[in-house]
Amino acid sequence: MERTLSIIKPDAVKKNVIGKIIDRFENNGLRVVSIKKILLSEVIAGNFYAIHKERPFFNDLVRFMTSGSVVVIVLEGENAVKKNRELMGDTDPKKAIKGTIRADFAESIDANAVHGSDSLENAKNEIAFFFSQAEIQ
Ligand code: IDP
Ligand code: MG
Repeated sequence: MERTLSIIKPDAVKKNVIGKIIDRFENNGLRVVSIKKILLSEVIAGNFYAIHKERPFFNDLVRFMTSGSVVVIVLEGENAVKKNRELMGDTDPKKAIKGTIRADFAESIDANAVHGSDSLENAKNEIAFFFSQAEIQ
């Protein structure tokens, strides 16, 4: 059993497809351990994406992630990290395989519907970034 962090990004929240995206997780062996809808501040979004600070798209990414509410979710299941990444599809929705979340619900690389941890170690850190111990019992 693994845990991973998913974020439903502002574009998908605005499209009213929170339930449809969670359906994909639940239909593919992942379970919601904890979930909350929040508005990220610039500081929180910047810290979360600190790894991308030097990338040319960093400011746009922070602006986008703070442009509306997001839904932060802890998912659990067998191979949850890899499974979630497969369900998400390619970072660029235009390259994502049909049937993946990004292919079906996103339009562009900067507004691409979901975030997902890319390793077990990052998943642990990202879950701890957003959730207290009591929230993920
Ligand atoms: P990932 O979300 O598939 O793991 P990362 O490379 O970790 O992709 O990038 C984090 C986020 O930064 C992406 O989901 C996307 O929103 C944004 N991003 C990545 N590359 C670009 C780009 O070339 N232009 C604009 N935004 C980008
Ligand atoms: Mg990433």
